[in-house]
Amino acid sequence: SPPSSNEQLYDVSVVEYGPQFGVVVRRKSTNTTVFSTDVPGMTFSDQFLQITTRLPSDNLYGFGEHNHRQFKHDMNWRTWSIFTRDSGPVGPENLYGAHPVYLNLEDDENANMVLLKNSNGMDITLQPSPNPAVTYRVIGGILDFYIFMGPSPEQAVQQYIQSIGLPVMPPYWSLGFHLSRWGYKDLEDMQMVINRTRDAGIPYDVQWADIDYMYNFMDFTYDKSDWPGLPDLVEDLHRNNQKFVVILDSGIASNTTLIHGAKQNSPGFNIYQDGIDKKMYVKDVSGNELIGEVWPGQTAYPDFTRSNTMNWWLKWMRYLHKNQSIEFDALWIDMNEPSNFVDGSIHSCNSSSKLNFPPYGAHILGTEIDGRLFSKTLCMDSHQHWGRHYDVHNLYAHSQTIRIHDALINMSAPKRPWAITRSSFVGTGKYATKWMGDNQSKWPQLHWSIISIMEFSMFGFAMNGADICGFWYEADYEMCLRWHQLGAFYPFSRNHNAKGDNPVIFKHQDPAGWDEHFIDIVKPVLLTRYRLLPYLYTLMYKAHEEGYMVMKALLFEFPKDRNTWSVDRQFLLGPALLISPALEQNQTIVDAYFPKARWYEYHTGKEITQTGVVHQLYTPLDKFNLHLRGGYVIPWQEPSTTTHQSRTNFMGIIIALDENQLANGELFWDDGESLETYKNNQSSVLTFTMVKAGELTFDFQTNNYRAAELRKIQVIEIYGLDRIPDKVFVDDIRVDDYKIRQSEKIIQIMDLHIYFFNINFSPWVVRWEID
Ligand SMILES: *[C@@H]1O[C@H](CO)[C@@H](O)[C@H](O)[C@H]1NC(C)=O
Ligand SMILES: *[C@@H]1O[C@H](CO)[C@@H](O)[C@H](O)[C@H]1NC(C)=O
Ligand SMILES: *[C@@H]1O[C@H](CO)[C@@H](O)[C@H](O)[C@H]1NC(C)=O
Ligand SMILES: *[C@@H]1O[C@H](CO)[C@@H](O)[C@H](O)[C@H]1NC(C)=O
Ligand SMILES: *[C@@H]1O[C@H](CO)[C@@H](O)[C@H](O)[C@H]1NC(C)=O
Ligand SMILES: *[C@@H]1O[C@H](CO)[C@@H](O)[C@H](O)[C@H]1NC(C)=O
Ligand SMILES: CC(=O)N[C@H]1CO[C@H](CO)[C@@H](O)[C@@H]1O
Repeated sequence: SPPSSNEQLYDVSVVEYGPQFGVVVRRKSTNTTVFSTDVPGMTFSDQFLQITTRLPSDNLYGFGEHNHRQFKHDMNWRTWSIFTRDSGPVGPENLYGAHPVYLNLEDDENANMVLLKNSNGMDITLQPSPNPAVTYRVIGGILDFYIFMGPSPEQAVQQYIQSIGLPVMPPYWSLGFHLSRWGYKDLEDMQMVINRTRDAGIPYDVQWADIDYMYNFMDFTYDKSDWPGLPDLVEDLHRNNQKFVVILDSGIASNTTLIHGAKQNSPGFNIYQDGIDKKMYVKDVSGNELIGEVWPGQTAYPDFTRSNTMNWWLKWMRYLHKNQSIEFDALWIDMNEPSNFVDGSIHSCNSSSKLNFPPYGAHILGTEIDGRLFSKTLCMDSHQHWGRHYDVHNLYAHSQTIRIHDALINMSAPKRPWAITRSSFVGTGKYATKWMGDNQSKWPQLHWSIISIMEFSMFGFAMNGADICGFWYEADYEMCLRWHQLGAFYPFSRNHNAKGDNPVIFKHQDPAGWDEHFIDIVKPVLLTRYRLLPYLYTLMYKAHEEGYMVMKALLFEFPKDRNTWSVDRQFLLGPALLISPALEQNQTIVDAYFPKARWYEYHTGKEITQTGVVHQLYTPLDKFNLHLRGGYVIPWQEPSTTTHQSRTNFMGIIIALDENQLANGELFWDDGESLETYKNNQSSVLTFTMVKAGELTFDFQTNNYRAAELRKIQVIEIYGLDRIPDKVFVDDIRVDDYKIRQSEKIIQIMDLHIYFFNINFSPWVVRWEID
């Protein structure tokens, strides 16, 4: 855990030079200057603020949201803009979210994280060694810096996350596999995909509906001609212990002809007028509802900075859920940059306003062309409760996720809310999950997805993921296969596809839609995900309670090893799982770096003999690389095709021994769906501890979860023993020899009955002896 505030790690001094001054922050232990504005050129005016800060080293990570092509920044005078935007390109432009924060690794492996807490648009320019620096050019607000001193990289991130808001705890089912697409022709088409995925026995928990299901793309409606049986489909999913997620866009349709039609289709539908009556919308300069265009044509934009939008949105969520009988389990919140198909509004924007045409437009897409900051979004001089859109633009999705999170709690309590957003700001991870937006079905995106997800982990999103097989364009067989082998280890694992360019509909890319060979390869990797969900869920709890990252770069676990500092084609899930995916077409060899530790191949228990070097892993199409780190106990559960079913199966643990023959771990467990089970004393944390070789103790940190049926640990697998132990004891009772066997390099102790979540639980001790 991070140091307490009285162990101050830094000192601050102010230096004056001429009419200017600089703030210098030094790390006391090493006397490293971690932050210094002791550089000329500071400008502080209304719509242009400029400041340069010197960096102790050029090992820089973060800033978002962009399509970064390397995790460790290229410092060579690169400029990145930050301004939330619905941007579909694959270039360097500003994308959906705004995260003006970086992590810097000092040359001695200490680390600091620096946030510029400012919601205005900005440019970040990176300056290379020998004088590494960051120049901020911000178009409004103030210069409010927060510095997190670590000293380790993981601690710096953890301090950051603890201060912006701990990540929301997802429901257990959301860690299952998801299927989605835009462009299901109709209900039958979606049902066909559901059926074939079930028939193929592919692990699959959640079906999503993109805008296809809506009546003329209007929020809170569904199309009763092409999707008449949607309520039944949802019921069928629920009967099969599966879940259903619907999309909602930000814009509310204002076209009276469409509204009239929607009222015929969906009796009682009246959200637009209800919003006018309640003054819910963003207002233009003259005080009228600002009208832009989204999928249904003309739309008004809810002003979610008003807290009473929560009740209004809740009312219409209930309308869809109850009156229209679409019993969705979670919400997908899209187009919330906010996105607009016309620039500014249907009347464009006031051209004499310096907000719409700022003197310095940063390199924000739109201003580069003709100085318009409102390109593809709202007029900057429009009004919101928190301020002018110019100042709060980057907070649109953030304010929205707060309201929707609260509304979902209100609608579904005692179940926990789950919402997924495209746009985000500093702290949005407290309210919603993030997906990476509209990527492409192209090979380079596999690599880029790892970078984005590792960045968003640093930004406080424990659960995030990119669309498996890519969104735009048609997926290729081999790419889609490799992407499932990668995406099975994203914290959020969803295959999602775009519609295509009319009249060409992209073909389906769900795993069961390819062929038997494809299914045979994808099924085991998804079953592996499902098997490891108790470990992944425990990581989510560690993120939610303490601010640890779930999917992260190797440098966070091995900061002393400089070779890890630029690794971005492999990643870790928590401290113990290393994923080294194939990311290129025709690739059969993956170059994988193994930092110094004991590492075991997941399937065979085979140990990587030499570490601190790159290994060439043979990875034919049907193989994926997953390694376990010695020193950790990893809980697992016998998998089924839904998390609901899996949760009724027995559990096991893997003991991956370190060089001292020791390992430790924990398991967080609860009902998987109630709100704040940890705070409400409805969860258990089981600990696995080894203080000496050959002896593992199961105990509890807390033991408040009362399962309907007793849960047991039935199998213990030990990685890193040379041979089968001669004797094994569970609580001093000898385990019969026939229950102990060796499979490849894994020692398995079978048929155990170690019960837990039992009110009378007392610690169990498992011992093994090798004569
Ligand atoms: C720390 O560094 C500063 C600037 O380089 C230097 O002036 C100071 O003497 C150093 N302090 C110590 C304790 O080394
Ligand atoms: C899906 O499966 C159900 C149950 O087997 C069947 O009744 C239905 O016709 C199938 N639908 C489609 C579109 O394949
Ligand atoms: C309103 O919707 C109708 C029906 O789709 C369309 O014909 C009309 O052009 C729309 N009106 C405006 C102002 O966009
Ligand atoms: C839900 O909202 C209603 C209406 O505002 C309010 O009366 C109720 O207390 C809320 N319930 C919860 C659990 O927040
Ligand atoms: C992969 O192999 C196919 C078929 O041999 C070939 O057409 C393609 O160019 C290769 N791609 C790469 C990236 O080597
Ligand atoms: C949970 O248990 C702790 C310790 O027994 C107690 O202090 C706390 O009030 C309990 N919280 C709730 C919500 O019951
Ligand atoms: C076009 C686009 O927005 N692509 C995104 C797809 O996903 C990658 C990886 O998650 C992002 O970095 C891209 O920006």
